[in-house]
Amino acid sequence: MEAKKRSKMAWLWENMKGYRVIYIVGILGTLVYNVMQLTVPYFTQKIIDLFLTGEEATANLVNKRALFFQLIITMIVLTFVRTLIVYLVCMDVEHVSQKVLYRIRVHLFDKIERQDMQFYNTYRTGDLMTRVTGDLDAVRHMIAWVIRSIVEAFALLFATAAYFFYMDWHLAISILAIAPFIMVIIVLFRNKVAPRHKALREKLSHLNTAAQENISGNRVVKAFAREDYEIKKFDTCSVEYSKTNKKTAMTWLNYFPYIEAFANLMPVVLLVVGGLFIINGRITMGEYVAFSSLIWAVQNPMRMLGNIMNEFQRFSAASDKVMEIYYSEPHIVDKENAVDLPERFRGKVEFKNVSFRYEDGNLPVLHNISFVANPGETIAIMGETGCGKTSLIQLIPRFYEPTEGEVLVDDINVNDMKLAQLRKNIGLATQDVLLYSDTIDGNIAYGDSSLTKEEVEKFAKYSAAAKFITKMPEGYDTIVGERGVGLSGGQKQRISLARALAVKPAILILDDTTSAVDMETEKQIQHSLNELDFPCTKIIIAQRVSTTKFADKILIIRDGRITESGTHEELVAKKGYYHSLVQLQTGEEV
Ligand code: DUT
Ligand code: MG
Repeated sequence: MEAKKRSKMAWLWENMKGYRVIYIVGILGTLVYNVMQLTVPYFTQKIIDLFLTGEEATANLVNKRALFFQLIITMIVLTFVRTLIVYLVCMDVEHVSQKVLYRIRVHLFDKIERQDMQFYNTYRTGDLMTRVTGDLDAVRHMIAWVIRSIVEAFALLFATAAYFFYMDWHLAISILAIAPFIMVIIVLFRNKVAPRHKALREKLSHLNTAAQENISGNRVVKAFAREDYEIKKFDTCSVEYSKTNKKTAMTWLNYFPYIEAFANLMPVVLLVVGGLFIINGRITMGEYVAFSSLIWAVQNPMRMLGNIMNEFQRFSAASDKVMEIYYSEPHIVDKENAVDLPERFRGKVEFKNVSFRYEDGNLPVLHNISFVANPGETIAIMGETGCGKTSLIQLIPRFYEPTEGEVLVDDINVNDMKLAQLRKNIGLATQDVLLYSDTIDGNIAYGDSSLTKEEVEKFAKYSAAAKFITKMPEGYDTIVGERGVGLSGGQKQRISLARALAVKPAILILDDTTSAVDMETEKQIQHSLNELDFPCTKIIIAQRVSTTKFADKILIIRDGRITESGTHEELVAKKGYYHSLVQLQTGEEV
């Protein structure tokens, strides 16, 4: 599905829903306190002209004493009020930025969580982490600082310009004529710095990916004694990032001197032109001081614009990345007219001429697969490594969709079912076991948190895990580390089996789940799988004949095709691949 395209600002605005009014109040506050900056020079000018330099200055000091104090007190009060407004505005925009950040982050995580397998094949974890952390912070910074600073810069600039014109438009034009030159330099700077921020963003993502992959794959690094190599590799990423960062920061230095030079020209113009005007009597001394004390209010916004532009480009690069995920849509979703099947499934699974290829792979993985698993039956799938077994079973919970043909569950195409209902009926123990850093109890009850302790123990018994769990110091409350660290391969497999059984699925899929357990334990597991207290169709991928022997049907897959299918006896009689497997594994002539 094509992502809805929106401009960045429209996207931000959309996410400010509920906070728009208070944000606008904050922005108006920014306008107010910047215009208020002009009050100090205004009062200073009044005081100078009335009480210090004017012809009637001395007389005024006596006659208009009240006015003098009034002006001074107003000036002080206004300064306090202004400070208060600045404080409130900062609180206000910070509040909004945090709320918006929270909203986008939740939405983003929701999006990532609901993506399909294809998405996870495409995006690297480190890159996704960068998007939900650093990139999002750039977005927050846009709301909390960049927008406010833009308003601040322009409010100050325009208010001062207006005041300058009000005092003397000739002098105003002379000073402000320099501004367009500065603007041109800022545009040139923007053009240069924008691609650098994009590159910087990419380097940061590389850095995070390198760190993440190394930390989670640390055992492999150690096993191959590749620490030095990995450290060097990470160092290269680090240096790259640091270099790009420096280059981006230095960009400003190439433009800054020109801006500074033009900005510093303003007081010179004021001195020359303003001086002449005082001599001519065109402006008063008070007005000159007002111009002079406000010249920073024209210079500073110009200087600020460079920094603002920098931050804006950082936001721009980051928001591209955030919006890509924000508007991404999984390809595998419920159809609009998906069938509603709230009851427990019977558990029939049928493949009808199914062919399949991965989107990013160029070769077809499965060719014309057809078979039926009736409710309650056990189907065993065997075949050499890489022949397509895992790919085949992933089509049942619709992790991927077949390129051709149909996968049916209870005689309904899985594409027409509601994903949640379909998947709730499937218990899957994947080949690559992933446990959460949680208690063993929590891991087993992952699919159904309402499970009682007794039930958890029952499923642990089914999967022949109860014995080793009770031997652990804290039994079912033992916390297993990230990815199941602290458990053996076979122990992990058994917990993963218990987890799959615990949802009492109508269809149980086991992908090489007993490959790491000993023959004796495997026998126990097999026994309990036949004794389950709920009806269940079992699809079992296995390498051992001892596992597959009692299946109602055995499918032999070779290069993505079913080459043999039938019961143990039928296949042995065929004297094909299965027959040779039996001979190889039992060492007997059959
Ligand atoms: N393949 C991909 N992309 C993937 C996963 C697999 O292109 O994301 C390819 C690799 C392989 C083929 O699909 O050539 C079949 O892989 P599968 O994982 O289905 O093989 P298997 O039968 O489960 O192998 P094993 O016994 O090693 O688990
Ligand atoms: Mg596999």
